[in-house]
Order: sequence, then C-alpha cells, then structure tokens
Amino acid sequence: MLRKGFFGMSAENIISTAIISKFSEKLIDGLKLDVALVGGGPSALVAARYLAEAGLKTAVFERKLAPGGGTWGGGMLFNEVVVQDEALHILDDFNITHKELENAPGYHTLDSVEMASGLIFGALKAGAKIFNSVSVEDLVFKNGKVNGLVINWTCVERLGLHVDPLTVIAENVIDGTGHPSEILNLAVKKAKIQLDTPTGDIIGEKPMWVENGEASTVENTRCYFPGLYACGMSANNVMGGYRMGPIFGGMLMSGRKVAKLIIEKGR
Ligand code: 48F
Repeated sequence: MLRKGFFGMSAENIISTAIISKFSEKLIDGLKLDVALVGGGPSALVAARYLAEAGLKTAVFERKLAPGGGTWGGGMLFNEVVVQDEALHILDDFNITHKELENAPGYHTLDSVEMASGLIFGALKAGAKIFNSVSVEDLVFKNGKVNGLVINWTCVERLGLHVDPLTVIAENVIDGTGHPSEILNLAVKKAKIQLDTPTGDIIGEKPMWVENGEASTVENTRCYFPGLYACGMSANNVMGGYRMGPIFGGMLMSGRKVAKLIIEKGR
C-alpha cells in the first residue's frame, strides 16, 4: 500500500514533485563545472569517469536519449566490437568483459551493448552527471577563452522551436562530438578563433586506415584553444587523422588521455 505524503499529497503528486525537484537540483549543480563534456560517446564517457574520480566536477551533455554514441551498433549492427591489448586496462577499470581472439593475439572482442552500458554506468558511479536529450548549440566565449556551453533540449532543436537556451559555465570544455567536431566547428565559425592546428581550422577526417587512425586518435587528443579540448573521433577529425571503424581501443585511450591532461593541469 503506497503511503500519502505531507499534507495528504497523492502518489501522483509525490512522484511528479520528486522528479522535478531532484532533476532541478542536479541541473543547478551542473551549471558551474570544472569540466563539461559535449557528447556521450565512448571517449567522453571514459574521460568523465576518470575526471570525476579525481574529484573534478564533471558533466556530460548528450543530444540523444541514450548516451553511448557509436558504441551500441558494433560494426554494421553486428553488436560486437574489437579492442586491442593496450586499452584492456580501461575495460578492466569499468569491469567490462573481453575475450582474446585465438587466431589473432592482441585483439579482443566484447559485446557492444555491455560496453555502452558499462561505460555509462562507470561514469555515473564515479560521480559524473549525465544530461541526456540535451544539445549543445553554442559556446560561452569570454576574455579570449572558452568558458562554457549554451544548451537546449534536443526536442527544441529538432522541432526548430524558437526557445532561448540556458548556459553552463565550465573551466574546461571537451569536444567529444565524434566525426563532425561540432564544438570546434562552432569555435572556428562563430567565435572566429584560430585552433592550434597547422591551418588554424579543422583539417577534416581521412578515409579508413586502422593502425594509423588508432594511433592518431590518441595523439590528436589535446587542447586546441584555451579552455577547449578534443577527444575521440573529434580529435582525429580536427587534425586530419584516418578513421578506424569498430575497433575502440583508441577511443578509450583518448578519453583516458584527455582526463589525464586536465587533471595534471589542475595540480
Ligand atoms: O561519435 P561518438 O561515439 O564519439 P567518440 O567517442 O567515438 C567514436 C566511435 O563511436 C566511432 C568510431 C570508433 O571507431 O569511429 O564513431 O568519438 O559519440 C558522439 C556523441 O556526441 C553526441 C552524439 O549524439 C553522440 O552520441 N553529440 C554530437 N553533437 C552534440 C552531441 C551536441 N552538439 N550536443 C550534445 N551531444
């Protein structure tokens, strides 16, 4: 038997009030951050977990209802992915199961649904907040530095409604938006800034070359402008790296690296 709340509140009122007040608390707490991650793909989720674990106030803003980015669908909807030896310690930190291939030592397969859900769970359990169905539509740009994000509901974005956004202030912003590097693009086009790349602009992703793409994803994970970092496929796109398809070690190591860079900067 469900009990009544204070002042005889009905179960319906208790449930709705609880959801609205708890979510508002979470969002208000997320308005001033040490690190704001745009996109909840594998690289950003890994970064979120290590950043939060290091005590940095961290939140992920993900456009879709389900975070996880390109993890869920494995390769061409076959829901398995491959990870190489070097990144296994990250899977182990998240307690995600993997199995080495008998005919190709050093390569491991894992269930892509376990990977997506494991990364989400790990990031949340470490203390990162995840705001899903929220799109980042602009940057806060003050005194020559990226200072935060401009956010709105994805439904507002999708329906093209004329509704003003809200703002999140963050000491560090990470572009984890995958192939399109949406935030770095915004920075170049709207804030008219020069990124720390050979051209000052986004160079653009190259076609498939697995070994090269895996290495360059990690290499290209870094700060591109004061307050603005890139990880995962976004980092590869900005520096003109090769794509690599459904092998995910580079994504995991990229997330680990961007977290490390920000944690070390703060020390
Ligand atoms: O692309 P995505 O999975 O990010 P990633 O960490 O991983 C790339 C791999 O999945 C795969 C690959 C590996 O071999 O190449 O593609 O680089 O996830 C990016 C997430 O960012 C969200 C988007 O919905 C997706 O879940 N996103 C993109 N733009 C925005 C955004 C935005 N403006 N606001 C909020 N979320």
